[in-house]
Amino acid sequence: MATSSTTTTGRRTAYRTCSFCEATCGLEITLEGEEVVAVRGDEADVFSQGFACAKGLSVRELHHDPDRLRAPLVRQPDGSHREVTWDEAFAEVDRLLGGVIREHGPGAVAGYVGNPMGHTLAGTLYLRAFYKPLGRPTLFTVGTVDQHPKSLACALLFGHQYTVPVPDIDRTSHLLVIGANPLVSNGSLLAAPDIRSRIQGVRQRGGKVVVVDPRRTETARSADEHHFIRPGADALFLAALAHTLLEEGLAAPGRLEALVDGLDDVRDFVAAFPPERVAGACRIPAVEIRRLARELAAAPAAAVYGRIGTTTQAFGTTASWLVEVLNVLTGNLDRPGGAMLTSPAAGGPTYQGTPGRGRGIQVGRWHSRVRGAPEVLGELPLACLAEEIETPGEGRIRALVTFSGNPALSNPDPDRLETALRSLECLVCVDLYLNETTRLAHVILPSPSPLERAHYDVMVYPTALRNIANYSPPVVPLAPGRPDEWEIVLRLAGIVSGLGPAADVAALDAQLVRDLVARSARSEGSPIEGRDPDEVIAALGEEPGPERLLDASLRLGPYGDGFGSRPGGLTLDALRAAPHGIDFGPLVPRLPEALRTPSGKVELGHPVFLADRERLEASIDGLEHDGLVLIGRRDVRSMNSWMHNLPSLARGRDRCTVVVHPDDAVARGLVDGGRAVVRSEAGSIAVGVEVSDEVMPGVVSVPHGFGHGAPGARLGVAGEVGGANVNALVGTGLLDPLSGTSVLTGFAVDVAPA
Ligand SMILES: Nc1nc2c(c(=O)[nH]1)N[C@H]1C(S)=C(S)[C@@H](COP(=O)(O)OP(=O)(O)OC[C@H]3O[C@@H](n4cnc5c(=O)[nH]c(N)nc54)[C@H](O)[C@@H]3O)O[C@H]1N2
Ligand SMILES: Nc1nc2c(c(=O)[nH]1)N[C@H]1C(S)=C(S)[C@@H](COP(=O)(O)OP(=O)(O)OC[C@H]3O[C@@H](n4cnc5c(=O)[nH]c(N)nc54)[C@H](O)[C@@H]3O)O[C@H]1N2
Ligand code: SF4
Ligand SMILES: [Mo]
Repeated sequence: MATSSTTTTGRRTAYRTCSFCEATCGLEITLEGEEVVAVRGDEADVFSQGFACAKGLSVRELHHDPDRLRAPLVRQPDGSHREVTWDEAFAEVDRLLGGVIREHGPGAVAGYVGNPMGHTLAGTLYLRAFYKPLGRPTLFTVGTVDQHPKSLACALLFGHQYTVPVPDIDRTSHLLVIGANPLVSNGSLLAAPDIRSRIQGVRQRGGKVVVVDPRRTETARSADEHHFIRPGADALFLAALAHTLLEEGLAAPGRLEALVDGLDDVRDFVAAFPPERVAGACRIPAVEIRRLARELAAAPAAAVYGRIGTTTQAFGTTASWLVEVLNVLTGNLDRPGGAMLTSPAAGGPTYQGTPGRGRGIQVGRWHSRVRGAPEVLGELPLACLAEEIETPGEGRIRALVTFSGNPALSNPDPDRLETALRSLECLVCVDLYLNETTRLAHVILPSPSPLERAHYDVMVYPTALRNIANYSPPVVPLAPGRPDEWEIVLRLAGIVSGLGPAADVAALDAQLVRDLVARSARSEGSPIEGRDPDEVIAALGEEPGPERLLDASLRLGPYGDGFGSRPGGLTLDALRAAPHGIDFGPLVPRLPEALRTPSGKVELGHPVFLADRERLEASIDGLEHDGLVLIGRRDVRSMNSWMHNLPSLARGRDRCTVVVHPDDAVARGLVDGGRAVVRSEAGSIAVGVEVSDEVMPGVVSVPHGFGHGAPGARLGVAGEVGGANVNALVGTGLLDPLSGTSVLTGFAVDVAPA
């Protein structure tokens, strides 16, 4: 095993996949004893080949951050927090959380899953153990301030929310990026390390890159063409592209014609959106829309890629659907250089059940108690969280467990949410820091540092540009007596199951293994189809923990050894012996076998999409009007709200500014370097002003994730960063009604000198 090596100087090198964003870069970490002395990109990493960004390189600062929590904290009557032992902490959780369940039932408990645990083994393999005993859990995730519309569109189209087409950037000759800034975000629902080089590669091969964004972003500046678009007009723009393809006889689905259902319905839908009708709303001339459609159709291979700018808006689901409509109409879905599905090593939904057919999904199986919002993909909108806590009556949320979330900064209407969180009978936070949210918690259970736990990005590889598998063992051991994150989750699962604070974690873990293996044994085409689960489980060994679950997933996955049915196939041991990862090659066509829809087709004409036509038509007038609207902004040295405590990421000029177009600045008396108050219907914030024509006229941009310095938090560095919380401008009333996702972009604001 070559996962780390020690030299005579006492230095050793370890390799680890970065877990901070979706790019999955390999890091080479140099240690002296348990001290990290250097971090750099791992040149031998099969996927990232040496690339790493400032955030990945700052893992040393995170690991050694004195503010990072190492012991559990319990809130005292005066609101301050006191360190306790782990047993004391879980006893307190049992008293409070168990108390709520005993008095009000499991329906009074809700969960909130934030972004980072979507990348951890605990989050991806163990959280279901926490939810299961709650029955029909009241589940909130950051999906509904992020990708939920795309998840819903994919679930309706392909049968599962994680079946997401990936733009095959490395082989495409035409890339249309809409509402994403991968040069800064490093890709989302698209794992592609060093995406800058990959996008440059499209152009070097003679291809074309087009960016459609209300801001001339870093990605836009590296593209062949950039078009400003009025925020929120994306569905209109995409429908007009589809309209042009169909009207001008350019649609050429090819082999997809036999694989999709509803092409005629699509034709009817987009008939209402000729470019000439929507150009004013989009602020893109009709001739340009037509030209873009023709170029998309003419490219030998093209991919349309839409991300958060197209999802956190009123037509998020419809826009996400139309992205795939274009990929189908141009014949690019499921072909090299187009938009492709992955074959992830750890398996996943496209390897469960019957190949090519499934139950599909239903929305609205239940509704939120207060405003009657439909459940979508098992979740309720985050915009409902505060009201569900505040409103008395049967089913009121009285306890909340957050898993790696900072809703106080990341969610709409933070003031109201804070009041609601304070009123809970029990708030438990699994987190790394005492921050804006966790300072309100009754109990904080600190997760290990990323370097103290094993890693494999179960969630991200299914949207990777290549079929990659990379496992990282812990770089440094956990302090004795400290639970790993998966053990924390299982102890919480034990508490909500009524097993008390000292439940048998190994037994709960074994149950998860059994569930996984038994499910696979029932799946048609599984390598263990029809086999006795016990015999398979015995082959996995006794050692509890995520490695065993991961080993099972890998062995049951498309490259796995199938527990004997495919000798020489992938196992976790094979990954352990490959510290720089294994590359199973570029994406390969997967239709129709990856589908899990009732029809066995790509359900392009699903009624949920078609029913949105009138609403979309009605939006045209509103979008034609003037007035300022707000968009967000990310930057390379931020990760949502939570990495500002690392000095190398926090230093430098104020980044939490409002960027205003020069014309708008003049009209409002705003000057570069001055200060302004940004006001919406929901609230107001004061920030510095940057005047720049990188935003289109009528659009102002403020980043999210700022507004640190709350009393009671322990963020010595971030507290000095300042900035304001842009979500104070976001109300809880504006949603994409199909998915329940908050409208974070394109709503009206006013900006005035402070
Ligand atoms: N206005 C506006 N709001 C937005 C967005 C936007 O673009 N504009 N973006 C939205 C998006 S896309 C997202 S994903 C959400 C993010 O929303 P959240 O997930 O709620 O917020 P984060 O800032 O990611 O906070 C992550 C938390 O996890 C903790 N943490 C970090 N690593 C770990 C770990 O390994 N284990 C555990 N247990 N905890 C950990 C951090 O300390 C922090 O408290 O914000 C959303 N909010
Ligand atoms: N450095 C860094 N990387 C990150 C994060 C981070 O906070 N910092 N967050 C991570 C997370 S959780 C996520 S979900 C991903 C998100 O990854 P991306 O989707 O790439 O996120 P953004 O960089 O916010 O890009 C969204 C783009 O949409 C544009 N936009 C806004 N409104 C509209 C609109 O109505 N229409 C169109 N067409 N465009 C619009 C914005 O100007 C912006 O350029 O990034 C991840 N990576
Ligand atoms: S791009 Fe993402 S995965 Fe790569 S080093 Fe930066 S934060 Fe880590
Ligand atoms: Mo996100």
